[in-house]
Amino acid sequence: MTYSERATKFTNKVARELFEIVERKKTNLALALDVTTKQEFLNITDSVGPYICCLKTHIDILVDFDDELIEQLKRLQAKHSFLIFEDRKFADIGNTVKHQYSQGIYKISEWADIIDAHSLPGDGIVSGLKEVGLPLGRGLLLLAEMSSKGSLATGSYTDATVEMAQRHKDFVIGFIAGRKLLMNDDFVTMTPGVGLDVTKDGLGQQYRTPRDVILESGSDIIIVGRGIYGSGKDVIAEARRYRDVGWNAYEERIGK
Ligand code: S5P
Repeated sequence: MTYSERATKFTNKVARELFEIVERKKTNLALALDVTTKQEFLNITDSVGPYICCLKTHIDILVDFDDELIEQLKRLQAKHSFLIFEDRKFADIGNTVKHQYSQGIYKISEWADIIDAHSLPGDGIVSGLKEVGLPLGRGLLLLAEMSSKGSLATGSYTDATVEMAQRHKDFVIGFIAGRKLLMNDDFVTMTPGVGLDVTKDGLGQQYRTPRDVILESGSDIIIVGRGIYGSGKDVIAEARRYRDVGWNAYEERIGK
């Protein structure tokens, strides 16, 4: 199915919006922007904005975070049209994650369209996040697999995560995983650990190509970080390159 066909099937508003953006901008690229200053963060977002469907953030690594940053980020979101995914990887009991999601310095629920969580604590984590996120029209991704070497999120853990998602279809929009996990098209699959030039970093990250991820493994969205903004890179040229390779792999998959 095409992204636009998929978009019409989602009941969750965020999942629908994501695939509408993908189709409109012809990009299945999400940028993982792990930089530590506001200036770099905003400059790169503005440069790469036209080529991405989603901006994945780790808001707590910014050394100079303030509320103004969120306003600036929202302006760039309106300018370029992308969803914001705060990669918070919640991992606690429902009551705790509810506060982590909505309170504290970052007030993630106020600006992040998408968040993610580990399934490790059981269904309560989804219920807690849902209490906050569902009324705001947000969506949750569950970490069913991880890209890092030696990840324990495999086999029965992955299967149980898929089952958990199916019990919370109103709020869980999909998975962080290396491949499409279900034959049906009810969930979004986003895959990190994507790179064209290197196969690993020095800390356990493992990279696969966009073609492998989208064409061979049936994922929907490639998440690329240092492959785009890594040292000495021309971020615009790299973003275009990943967008093109990711989109070509999709067109090949649907037989275009
Ligand atoms: O399994 C995972 C899940 C995630 S969300 N492996 C990952 O690498 N990530 C995130 O994707 C990670 O936190 C980082 O922000 C991004 C990968 O960045 P890169 O620079 O290695 O492309």
